[in-house]
Amino acid sequence: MGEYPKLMMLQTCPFCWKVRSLLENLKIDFHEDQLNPLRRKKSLKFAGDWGKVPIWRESETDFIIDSTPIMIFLDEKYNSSKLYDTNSDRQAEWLKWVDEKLAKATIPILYGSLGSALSSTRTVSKLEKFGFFSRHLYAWTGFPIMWGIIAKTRVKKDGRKPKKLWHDLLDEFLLQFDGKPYFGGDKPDIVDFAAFGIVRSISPFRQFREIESHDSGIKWYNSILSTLN
Ligand SMILES: N[C@@H](CCC(=O)N[C@@H](CS)C(=O)NCC(=O)O)C(=O)O
Repeated sequence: MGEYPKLMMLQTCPFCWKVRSLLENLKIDFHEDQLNPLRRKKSLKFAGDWGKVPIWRESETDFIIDSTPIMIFLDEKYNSSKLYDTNSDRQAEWLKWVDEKLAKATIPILYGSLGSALSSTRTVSKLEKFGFFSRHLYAWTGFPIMWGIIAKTRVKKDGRKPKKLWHDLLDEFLLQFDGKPYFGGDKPDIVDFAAFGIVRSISPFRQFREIESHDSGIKWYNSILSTLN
């Protein structure tokens, strides 16, 4: 595909959803380049050793790696930096929180029990661009079980059920709003879009209902959703 700009992405990658949500809010025209997960490394060779999605490509040779720097770049280029303030320690701290706490909580909720691991793996196999055979192989081989075991260990270590973990994280986040509708105050800022993107990455999965039961969290989520294309 020779069309730019484009986002190299995976459909179920939470970090890609951060960027996609901002792109949709800013109504930026772009192409989605959805990779085959099994050919990811090969498709991303142009970017050296990074090997991860998302990557934002402005042209054949110009690209930006890493979801937060991509969001900052987009805000600067297309939005006069209205969402991100380089001098704000609060934004920097909570952007980190989104990646370190919220994004990490996606594994336990999607794969934290064998039942949820099986259902999530099947959803991933439907949403991602696998080839025909690898799609079935992915859905039915050891992956669900492997994930079920790894994530289960993590859940045990944390001590909280995934639903409780998510509700606690949303409580912690909303507390930062200081009574306002968004982290950014009366309007969403870059932190709102980053956190929103991570939550949205769960929306195609059946476990999303466990997050939807957090009333104030989902109110915030839906009000950002309504600002998108
Ligand atoms: N810090 C990166 C993390 C991106 C990331 O971990 N992406 C995953 C998919 S959700 C990936 O490509 N993983 C491949 C790897 O780590 O080798 C960001 O925010 O963009």
